[in-house]
Amino acid sequence: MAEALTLARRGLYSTHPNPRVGAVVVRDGQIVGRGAHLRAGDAHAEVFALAQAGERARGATLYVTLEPCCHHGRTPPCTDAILTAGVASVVIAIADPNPRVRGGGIALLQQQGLQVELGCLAEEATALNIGFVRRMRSGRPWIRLKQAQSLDGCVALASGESQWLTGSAARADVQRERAAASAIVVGVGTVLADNPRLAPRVDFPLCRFPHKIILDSHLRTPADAALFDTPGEIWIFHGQDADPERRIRLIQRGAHLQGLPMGPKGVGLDLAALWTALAQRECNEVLVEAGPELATSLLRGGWVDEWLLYLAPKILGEGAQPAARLGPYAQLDAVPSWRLWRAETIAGDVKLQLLSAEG
Ligand code: AOF
Ligand code: ZN
Repeated sequence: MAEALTLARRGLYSTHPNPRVGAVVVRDGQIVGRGAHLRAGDAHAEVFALAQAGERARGATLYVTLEPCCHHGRTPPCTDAILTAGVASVVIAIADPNPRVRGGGIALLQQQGLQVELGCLAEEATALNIGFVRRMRSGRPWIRLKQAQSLDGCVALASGESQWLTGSAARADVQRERAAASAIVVGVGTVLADNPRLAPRVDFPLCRFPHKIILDSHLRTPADAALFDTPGEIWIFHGQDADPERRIRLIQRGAHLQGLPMGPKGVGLDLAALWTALAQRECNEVLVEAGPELATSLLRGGWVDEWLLYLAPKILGEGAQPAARLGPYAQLDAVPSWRLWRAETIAGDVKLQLLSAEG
């Protein structure tokens, strides 16, 4: 299963909106077939692994990181391929949360007399498809808030200067995080301040680029922003009072526009409606590259599933801009806590992945 997970990771940057899935066929203690799902519309992992195994699949064990599908989607059901190949037993990491499958694949294989085991390396398999699982179960994406911070929790000097807080290796890691996401979300403030391209720059070819999402209540996105000239769909979400001429200009630049209701107390856009809209566009993981204002809304609203922090060993000092404005809290036990999920050093910086305590 560990080998199947390694194969599944090959699809990290390409399977959107599908899950990343790997499969291995084992016969007499030897791996005789390997497969990975790499792109929506392409064959599923099991099909590749079984094809490689050929006749050796008869009586063999199939290890697969996601329950085999039993539905006709873009491709035929994997359960058919497994039965035709004559596999004797199937070891599965996690059940497929897709309502069109959800246990149906396992039940079908068992009915046909195959031995089925579920739960091997389930935690790792879930982590690899955390956004797909979230979208299928809850109808909203996995929301990952990314920020680069100083040791005193600040993102910019009083002057607004923030480039570059972290070193080049940490920034290269952000590019990989961008590439793995279904969509990158920014507020219009970031577009106006930094003019980001929002397309991942990685040193390997990408066959798909994440959607570029801008939260822009009053349509202030300039029609000559750099993000119009990079690959990836552009979606601009705006409030109901959007100026029709600006709408037209941005649509002419290739952006898709969608109105959303305003959030509580009329501040910002309604984030609940935003997540629903992104899930409808089949976004699994979204990377929110938030300035202090958007980060504050996200954190106050309890929307952050994962806080991805790049910590630079620097103190930005007096007057610097805090990453978010939270509190005040009367006592320590009223302060929301985060669970440290992963931590690593990247050159001179630290990458932290924190999970919301409720999640
Ligand atoms: C598997 N093996 O490798 C994958 C599965 O549109 P389709 O035909 O590609 O089907 C996509 C759905 O199939 C996806 O939402 C998920 O439920 C399942 N993905 N299943 O047996 C695979 N990628
Ligand atoms: Zn399948």
